[in-house]
Amino acid sequence: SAVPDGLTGRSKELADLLVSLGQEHLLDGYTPEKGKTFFEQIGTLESSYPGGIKAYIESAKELLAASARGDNPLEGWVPSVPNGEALEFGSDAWCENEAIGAVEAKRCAFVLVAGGLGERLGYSRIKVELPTETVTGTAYLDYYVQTILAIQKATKSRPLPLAIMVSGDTETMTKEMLAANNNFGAAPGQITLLKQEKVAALADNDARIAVDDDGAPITKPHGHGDVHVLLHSSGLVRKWANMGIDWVYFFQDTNALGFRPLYATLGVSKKLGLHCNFLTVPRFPGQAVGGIAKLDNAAEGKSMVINVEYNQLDPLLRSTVSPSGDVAGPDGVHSPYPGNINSFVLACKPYASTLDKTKGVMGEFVNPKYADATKTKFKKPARLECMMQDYPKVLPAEELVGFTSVANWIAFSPCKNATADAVGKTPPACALSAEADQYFHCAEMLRLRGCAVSKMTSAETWDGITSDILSPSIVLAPSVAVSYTDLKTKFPAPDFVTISAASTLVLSGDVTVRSLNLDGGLVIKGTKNAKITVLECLVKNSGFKRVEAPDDAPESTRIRGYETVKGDDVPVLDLVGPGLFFVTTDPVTKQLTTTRKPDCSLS
Ligand code: UPG
Repeated sequence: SAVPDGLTGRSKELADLLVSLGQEHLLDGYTPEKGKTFFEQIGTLESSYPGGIKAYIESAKELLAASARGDNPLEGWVPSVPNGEALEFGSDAWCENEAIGAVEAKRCAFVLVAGGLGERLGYSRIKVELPTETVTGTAYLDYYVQTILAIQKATKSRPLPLAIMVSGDTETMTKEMLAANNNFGAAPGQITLLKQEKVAALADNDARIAVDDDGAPITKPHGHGDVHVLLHSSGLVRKWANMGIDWVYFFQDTNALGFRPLYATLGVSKKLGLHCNFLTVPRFPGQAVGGIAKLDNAAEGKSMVINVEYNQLDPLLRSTVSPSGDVAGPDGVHSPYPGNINSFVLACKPYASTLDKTKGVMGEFVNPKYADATKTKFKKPARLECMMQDYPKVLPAEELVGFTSVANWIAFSPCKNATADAVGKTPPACALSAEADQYFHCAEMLRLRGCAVSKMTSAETWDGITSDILSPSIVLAPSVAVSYTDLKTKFPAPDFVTISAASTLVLSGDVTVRSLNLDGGLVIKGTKNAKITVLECLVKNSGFKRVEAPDDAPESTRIRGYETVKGDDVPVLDLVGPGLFFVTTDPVTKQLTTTRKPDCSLS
């Protein structure tokens, strides 16, 4: 037998298992010195995958055979453009849905998938520590927690749970970041980390597990679909359902805009009784964003609304309804298929029941890169993968799956591509474009509100990426407003708000802007129940400037090419409550003054 002598207990069991599965080559280089680590690795592979290594190998053999045959995984399915709820930002329909969602939001839990390292971005650390923009430097993870805390405050709810899926690649850095920042103000126990384990990489069509030079099994990430297994095996979704949570909002690691449509999306879920509601944006042909499609299978009499991943959309369209493939639709610009941004809302109780039945297991796929036409050898080891947005595939036909479509500028601008690769891409989806889109997002909301917010007259280029929306650089922290309805109350008299194109405005906390004329920079931050009113403010100064990043700048700065520097004359007001604060320009001295009064509503 290939089982080394002298093994006992769990090690012996695992060795026997490997032999029974045709994986005895893993035991070839076995030495007692390597034994403990080796069997720990095998043990993790066995315990972390539903059904263990046996189930993984069986699934792999089937998928590898289908791939070698060239089977089309979507054979028999014909796509068409589905109907969804299209919402125009700020419209009556938008605000009606926000009103419904504002009630629902107090029973919402959040799931961030952050197990990926982001190979396309070429950043060596975790993506959630990247700054969302360079005026405040707020990291993505900080921004997400701030948003959840702001929703909690606005809806007067108890701590809303956040689960973060991490992996061996991201766990330590994510934990360190949370610990160093006191969980960004989240309550003890509010944030739960779930760790996804990697799966075995496979060397050939017989699904023999690949080994490295030391004889250890090579492992690779299994994809974001693992989140459902973990939410089941941890008991978290069941616990949430039992504590009265009605909705679970899933989102990805680098999209700070994704929460703006949350209330409206929850409103749609509630109104239409959706088990699953995808948030979508218009998709560009060829964009690395999946398309939501209605798929019909006449032979099986089945139909579903589902994401077709970006690498599958073109071949599917070509082989069915559109010989020209993934091209623009009627508007001549966008794909007719709504773009999946992997932000979606599941109804918590039906989700918990589904997990009880499926254990969270998602369909898998394999994408081997073959060395030659015989399709017997791989260029590098392949592994099975799964995707979180495939969830509706496990639902029975009567469960309602729909989508809410909104404009790109409201909901989606991730940081995924290295700057050099982003040059020429539409959209670039790099650090600069994500930052610029966030400033634009805030500026445009204020314009829609009726404020006079000027636009840049000429573009800026950094490391080959050109943008004409980097200024004015407006940052409205989640604590100012999550929904558009809330934002309107914070700018009650838009006729009296003017912001020049060269300006930078940062607001954070409970700030109401009644009248402001800004040409330069202004930073107002309120904490601890400071209620701030900006009234008759006339601010003119040198503002903020973007300058070339120095060579010794941190990696997160170098990947965008510039840094943002505050002018010495820019006022920064850090107002700590409790109290009512009035920020005004003194008519005589022309200086910015702050007066403070006690907040009687608190006593
Ligand atoms: N992730 C994990 N574990 C993994 C792999 C990824 O947690 O094993 C996370 C990752 O950190 C990120 C998210 O999953 O938060 C998505 O990963 P990413 O590489 O950014 O996904 P993409 O290939 O860009 O595609 C996803 C969806 C696609 C959608 C697109 C929108 O699969 O349908 O259009 O995101 O940005």
